[in-house]
Amino acid sequence: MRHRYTLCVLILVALFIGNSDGQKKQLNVFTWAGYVSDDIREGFEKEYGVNVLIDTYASNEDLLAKLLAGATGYDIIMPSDYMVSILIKQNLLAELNRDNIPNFQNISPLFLGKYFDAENRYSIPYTFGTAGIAYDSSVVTPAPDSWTVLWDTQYKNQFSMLDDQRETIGAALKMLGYSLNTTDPNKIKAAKEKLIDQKPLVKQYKSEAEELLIAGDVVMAHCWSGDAFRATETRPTIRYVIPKEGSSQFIDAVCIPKSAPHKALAEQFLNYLLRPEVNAKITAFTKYGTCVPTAKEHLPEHLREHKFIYPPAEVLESLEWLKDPGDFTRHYNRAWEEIKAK
Ligand code: N2P
Repeated sequence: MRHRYTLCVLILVALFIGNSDGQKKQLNVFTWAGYVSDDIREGFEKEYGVNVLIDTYASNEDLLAKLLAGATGYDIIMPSDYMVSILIKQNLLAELNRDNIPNFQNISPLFLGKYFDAENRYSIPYTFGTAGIAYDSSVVTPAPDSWTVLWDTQYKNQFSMLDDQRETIGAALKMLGYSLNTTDPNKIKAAKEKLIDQKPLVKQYKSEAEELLIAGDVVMAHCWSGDAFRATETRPTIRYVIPKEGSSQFIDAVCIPKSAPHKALAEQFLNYLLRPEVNAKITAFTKYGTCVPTAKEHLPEHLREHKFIYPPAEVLESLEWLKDPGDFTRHYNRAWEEIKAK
């Protein structure tokens, strides 16, 4: 009898510990810096009684390398378009069960059925944006309109480039008048040489460029539109330009790795992100565009149609999507390694 009593007490204690804070289920999110705000994270934690842990990467290739190296703890990742196609090909993504994501219907068809996941079997869109140049208009005059400003020796040590091989090689390719997705080794070589020439002028390769702009460590940065927008909030003299030679545009997606330990919870997180009021918080925080039209009702006026988010038609025409170059990727990899090693 006494034994049975002790056993009951032990079971109760175990159940209590099992439900206490330390044992809460954990959703592990691997994403870009400045992408998931505290209020989005805390809202989900509170509603679902879980902890959300956020880890960040600086480029799609960093994400891929981590997954290929066997990282298995992540429930949510946010690759860009072309990386979604690569991850699908590598068999690293879980198929989404739409029954668990009823808010999928809130997504604008404009952001669905894209080349990288034609039926959205593996991804939902998170945000969209562009790459360009952020500059402090009180220092950089006249206002730049070309990638060539990033080769101007008067800005030596005063600007940063993205720490991102496709974007940075892409900027040099565009400056030379080539496609971001070239599969011509001579064009890659020319872009590589340009970036090697530029290297003594570059203060830092950094994907979180808004930090450098806000701190005043640089007066110019090759960066993404939302990060430039965020920098203007602290430094209103910052402007953003998409160079006349053209640039990249992206959709960043939300996916669940095949190895996710908490797939059901991850789908609940996807569904939560697609609520209009939550989705509005993504744009309010990241300053990238929302893919949920009804989210706009929850956004302040100035964020609904801002030019950092919605470039004019003629600029849009100059933008290219980064695509998976397949086996040719090794040329991009090698060029990037050589640039970084110099
Ligand atoms: C967020 C940058 C994400 C954009 N800081 C890259 N696709």
